[in-house]
Amino acid sequence: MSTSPGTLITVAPTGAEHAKSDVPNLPVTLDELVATARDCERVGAAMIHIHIRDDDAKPSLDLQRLKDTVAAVRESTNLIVQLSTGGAVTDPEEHRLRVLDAMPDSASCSMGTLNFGDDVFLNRWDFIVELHKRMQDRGIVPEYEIFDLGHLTALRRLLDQHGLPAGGHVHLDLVMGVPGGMPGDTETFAAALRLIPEGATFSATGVGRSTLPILFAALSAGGHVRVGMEDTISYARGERVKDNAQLVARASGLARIAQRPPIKPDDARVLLGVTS
Ligand code: KMH
Ligand code: ZN
Repeated sequence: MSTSPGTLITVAPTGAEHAKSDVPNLPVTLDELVATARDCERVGAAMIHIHIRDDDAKPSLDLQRLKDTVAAVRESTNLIVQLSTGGAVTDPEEHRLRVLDAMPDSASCSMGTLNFGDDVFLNRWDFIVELHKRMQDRGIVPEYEIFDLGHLTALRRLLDQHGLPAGGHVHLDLVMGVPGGMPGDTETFAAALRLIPEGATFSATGVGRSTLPILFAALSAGGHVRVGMEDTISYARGERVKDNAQLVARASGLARIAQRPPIKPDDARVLLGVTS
């Protein structure tokens, strides 16, 4: 594992799980997403992890919408644009692979199957390999999503068998606290650190009430952080998140206190090997 003097803050503003009717301030339209991206860049985000919605605010992997989204976020911000290939638990593999045709700078690559609340988030080995290879061919930099400790051993196997990703650098995200995945506590975080491949950088995000413990743990361990309404809609006990920028601003402040200030998108490009 490799640690860094500054902190890469990724914002995951929307996700596929929250309904707009339950969370009215969730950014779901392109205009809302672009405004969110701008606000979050202003307060310290360097990368955005994007899930899009359709006209009914339902999760979508429509290719033209994805292309339009990549173009619009690039036009309005300097953020690294990462598209989710995880989508929603109901998305078929061919739709998830097709996300790469939108040619983002980066894309997520989930490293294994898990129970996901009441559902199953299916990530077969052959599918993971196909995502990895297509990203290699297209020069799209992956962020490997790690929901459980075994996903780190799968990542080592992937790199051993199929080589380094586009950009030549390995970056992963520990997504902790999903019901069915690894718990978002410091003991599990420490166990995960031991399994991170040599030279890789990592970010971490704690879902729900594990948000703050994992934010502090990642900053203290020299890691990077992901925050956003995909992962939590609660700012404090009994207090809903106002908007994504509020979460990014809090992470930026804590990163400064930790003397690991947020890095700019261009420095994040160098860190991750993003050349697009
Ligand atoms: N929505 C989850 C089922 C990713 O973006 O790559 C999967 C997910 C992971 O959010
Ligand atoms: Zn996601």
